[in-house]
Amino acid sequence: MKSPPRSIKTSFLSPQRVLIVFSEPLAFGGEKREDSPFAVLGFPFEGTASFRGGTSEGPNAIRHASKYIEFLANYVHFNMDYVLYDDLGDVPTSPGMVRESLNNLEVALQGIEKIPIILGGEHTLSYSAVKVLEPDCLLVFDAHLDLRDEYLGNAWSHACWLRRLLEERKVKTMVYGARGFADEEVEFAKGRVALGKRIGDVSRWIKGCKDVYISVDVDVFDPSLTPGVGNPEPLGISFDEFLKAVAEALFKVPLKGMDVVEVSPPYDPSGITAVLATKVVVETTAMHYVTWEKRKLTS
Ligand SMILES: [Mn+2]
Repeated sequence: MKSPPRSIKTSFLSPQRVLIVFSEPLAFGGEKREDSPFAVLGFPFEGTASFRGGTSEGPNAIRHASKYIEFLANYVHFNMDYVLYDDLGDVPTSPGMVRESLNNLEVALQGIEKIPIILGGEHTLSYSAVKVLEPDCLLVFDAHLDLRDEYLGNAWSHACWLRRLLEERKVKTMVYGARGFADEEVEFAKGRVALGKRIGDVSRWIKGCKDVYISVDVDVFDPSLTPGVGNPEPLGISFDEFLKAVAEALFKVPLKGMDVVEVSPPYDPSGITAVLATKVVVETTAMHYVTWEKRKLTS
């Protein structure tokens, strides 16, 4: 249970002497913290879902969950309540207009100097994020490879974004936790994408990287942890394994940006997928903050 009420800020007395209290607009962490080094952007784009929809409701479901859960990051034992996030709101998106929506995200990211944390929405957004932020290395957590040339006739499907990206630019890439893919994807991955399967793989792969962008499709986790996804895939990773793999990256190189995608609230009746997505952000940003930002402040 979250104790300090972070959301009540504005109040006034009505002519009838009734205290009117406004809560702030829904923000990640319950409050917009302008001096945070992390900027949160929602990208509620949903236009190419291949099985079950609902991801357009993802960003606000995550924000809602984030108001009520503890922000203590267990892996590095640091309370992110001290840092919080500068939630900038949602990027305008329109269903069915993939390129236009992605373009809006690219323009938004070009104007942000903080470390962007993007809440999806479909996985397609990572194409634009990596294109604009130009990280040295890309670490993707996903049950799928998203390397199809086209899916259901759409070359901009969420099953194709990584292929579109790697066709355009060379970025050292690892997909961790993949377990549902087609032959054509494995073929394309050869020599281009490292497949992370167990603890230690990220440690070896991250060598030589200057920074890393981390993209988390919540279907990488076992469906018992994240039932609210579009394409559930059994035999997923645990949250503990996720934390260890991220630590292998962020204890060596700083975070350039991150996203958490594919949360589908209609298939998340208990809300635990949104809670886990919140914790993904809290734990990952805390690892970066404790390792790289605090050091900056003290040096
Ligand atoms: Mn996936």
